[in-house]
Parts: sequence; C-alpha cells; structure tokens
Amino acid sequence: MSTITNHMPTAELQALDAAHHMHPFSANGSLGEEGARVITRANGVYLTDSEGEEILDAMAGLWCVNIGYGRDELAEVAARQMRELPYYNTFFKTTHVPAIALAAKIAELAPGDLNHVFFAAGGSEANDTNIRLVRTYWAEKGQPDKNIIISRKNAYHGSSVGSASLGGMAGMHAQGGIPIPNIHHINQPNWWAEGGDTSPEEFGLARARELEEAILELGEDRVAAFIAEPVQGAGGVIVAPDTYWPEIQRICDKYDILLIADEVICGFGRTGNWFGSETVGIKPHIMTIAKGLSSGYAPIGGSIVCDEVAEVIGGTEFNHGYTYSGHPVAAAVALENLRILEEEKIVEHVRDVAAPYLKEKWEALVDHPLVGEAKIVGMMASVALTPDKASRAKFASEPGTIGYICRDRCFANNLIMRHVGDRMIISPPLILTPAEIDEMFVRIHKSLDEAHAEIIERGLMKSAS
Ligand code: PXG
Repeated sequence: MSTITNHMPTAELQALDAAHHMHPFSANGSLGEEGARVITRANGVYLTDSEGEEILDAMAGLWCVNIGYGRDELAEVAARQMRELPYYNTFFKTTHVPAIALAAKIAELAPGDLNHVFFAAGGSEANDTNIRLVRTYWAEKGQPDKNIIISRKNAYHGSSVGSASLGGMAGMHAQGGIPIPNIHHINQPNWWAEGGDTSPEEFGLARARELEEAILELGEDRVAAFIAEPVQGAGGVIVAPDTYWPEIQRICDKYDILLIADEVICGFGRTGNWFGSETVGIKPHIMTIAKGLSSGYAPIGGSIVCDEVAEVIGGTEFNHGYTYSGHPVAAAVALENLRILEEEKIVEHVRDVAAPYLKEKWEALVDHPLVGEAKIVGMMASVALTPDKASRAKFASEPGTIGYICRDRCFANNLIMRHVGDRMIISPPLILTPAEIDEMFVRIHKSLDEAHAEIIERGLMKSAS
C-alpha cells in the first residue's frame, strides 16, 4: 500500500477509514457511508481539516487539550525521552525518573494528603484501579463485605467493563453484560430536567440524601465508596445546586464511606482551580485523573490516593498494574504540560480572565428563544434547549433530535460545540483569549439562530405533553 498522508483526497481517506477503522461511540455502518471528518493539523484553539477548513475547537478535543494545540515543548520532551528511555516498567522493584518526578509533582499540586499516585493509561483504567483499590482497602481492614460502590445515573467514568459499570449511562449498560455486581446507582442532581416543582436548593439536598437512603438500605457495613464527577461532564455539563456537595460530604463522613472524585474532566484547571473538588468544596480520599494531566498530548491517567488508603494498601501486595503504568514518555510529556500550566499561570488565566468573560457571555444565552438554562463552571458550560422556558418543557421529538440539529449547524459553521441529548455543551482549551471567545460567540449565535429557524420550519418547536 502506498503511504497514506494528509495530502490524499478526502474521499480516499474516508473510504480507507470506512473500510478498516472502527470508531468509538459510532454506528460505523452509517458513518462509513457519510464519511468521517478528517482532521489534519491543529494550532492554538483551531483545528484544520482535509478540506482546509479552520474549525474553532470549543471541546478541546475530548475535554483534554487544556493548553491548546501545537506546543513544541511537549514534542521536544517526548522526542528526548524516547531517545533516552522510551519504555521501562514500574513493576518488579523498578522505577524511572519521569514516573518519580510526575508522581511527586502531582502530590504537590493535589490538595490535602492526596500524596500517592497509581498510574494508568487513561481515565477508564484509573477507575478500574479505583474499584480494586477501595475493595482491597476494606478487605485489608477486615471488612471484605464493605464492597459496594455507589455512583450516579448519567455519570461517565469510562468504557472498560469496570468503569462503564461505575458509569450510569443506560445505553452503555444495555450492551455487553454490565454493570458488574455490587455497583449501585442513585439519581443525578439535574434540576432542570428532573427538579419538578422543587427549588434548586431543595432538589440538591433531596438528591444528596438519596446517598444516605441508599447507604441505610444497603447497610453501612456494605458500602465501600461513593464516586462522582464534581461537575458531570459527558452527561451534559450538569452543575449540582449549591446545597448538594456539602450534604454529600457530610454523609460520606458520617457513614465512613470513601469518596472518589472523578477529576478526569474537572482536574488541572478546567473549573478555575487545580481540581474540581476544590471548586465544589469536597475532600476526596481518591481522585481519578487523565485528560488534562497531559493536555491530551500523551495517553496517561491515574489515581491520586490519600495517605490513609495508601498506607493500608501498602500493607499487602496489590495485584494490579498496567504495562503502561507511568509510561516514561507519557509521564515526561505530562510533567512538561504541568510546567506550562504553572509557569504560564493558566489556572489563574481561567479564574481571573477567561472564565469570568465566558460566563458573562454564556449566561446571556438564556435570552435566545431556544435556550432555557445556561450553566457554567470555569471553562465547562451547557445550555438546555427548550420549546418553552417557563415550564422547562422538553421537546415532543425524540430526545436528542433538537440537539443534533443544533450540533450540525455548529459543525457547518466551523465550531465544535457538542450536544448531549437536547443540551449543548462546550469545554474549550483553557488558553482561550477574550478575542477568541468573541469569535466563538459569533459562531454560537449564528448556529443557534439557524437551528431555531430550521426547528420552526420543520414544525419541531413543540413541547412534549
Ligand atoms: N471519567 C470521566 C469523568 C470522563 O469524562 C473517563 C473517566 C474515561 O477516561 P478515558 O481516558 O478512559 O476515556 C472520562 C472520559 C464524551 C466523552 O463524549 C467523554 C469522555 C470520553 C469519551 C467521550 O463527552 N470522558
């Protein structure tokens, strides 16, 4: 076969892709007929596709390219590390400098006594590690039956068998024989969709108390841990009411339940602090990290573990690990990414410049006729689309139909803004400047207006009864 390059015609690349490449979360048959968009390069907050279009990436890849595309420093560090030590494992009483340095740096950045890191190649693996960590922890403490993990519906914790079981995505649970045993799901704090006549504050408390009810029902001596994203990402950027997290913390403390914060999206600056747990005011025993740890430049994730859990686990041989745990090239790249985040004060840029400016503009989207609520924390945001704001009505069409129309308008206007059902979401690179935010809003308004017109024209601006 001749060499496949960026310069081949799009149709040829698409045909080869359709013939051989199975895409995640896609119906590959129809995708193959339609042809996937081919991305060829990227710089800053812009992608370029094989047709030469410049696309503003308001999703930072998949919520991960926090420092933006095209940073040569990371390429140089990777090349240097590949020449010096491309691979060695961290099993069998060995270690290497990139893993040592990265673990120490993460321990320095993480709050409280979260001082120990178990590395993985991404968030799914790290959450699988967490399942085994918390169950082993309680077993070592003489409570092997304290092994149920409580999670939330509509949560996303990954795609491996364990992490997808933790997740609460109904569509995922419908395939492949999951969840695994002893995972229990409670409702999510999504006031817009599920709050009924209660106030957001009452609803937040009620949803948090579902954790307490579940613990009492299952038995305090059976529940090992509660896992949650500080802000639910893939579920549609669902921001809990203010009353929710303090109550969750109280319940975990009262019943001696380990709290796992899945920081895969929220970590490393996305919410305006280093970790989303700091933004929502919780003190987890374990954090899951990935994505922004390397800004997506290399596949790496892990579990940050507190002193007490690490000490108990350290008392036994933990029979768990991945070939690529602490991979030297990925670790070196992540370390360089953290250096850039710190030295260029990117978390401060989010907190003081980008997020306040984005918030002002984002919240004003509620004035658009399609938009019901606009939620934002740092640099992750969502709007709920509705045919009737006052009653928080859902559309009569199949859920996701309206979001899909809107998403397609965004893509046609060279803006990557995603839909989750009938919510639209963004999670742009953290380095976004006010001028780029202005440009993004030109495209957002155009796309929303066009979507609105299309929805009216197709007779879809109707509430579900
Ligand atoms: N936890 C959270 C909170 C995530 O968002 C994972 C774990 C799994 O990480 P890995 O690295 O194994 O993918 C994620 C990943 C989407 C989408 O459509 C979101 C993710 C992955 C794929 C798609 O929003 N998040």
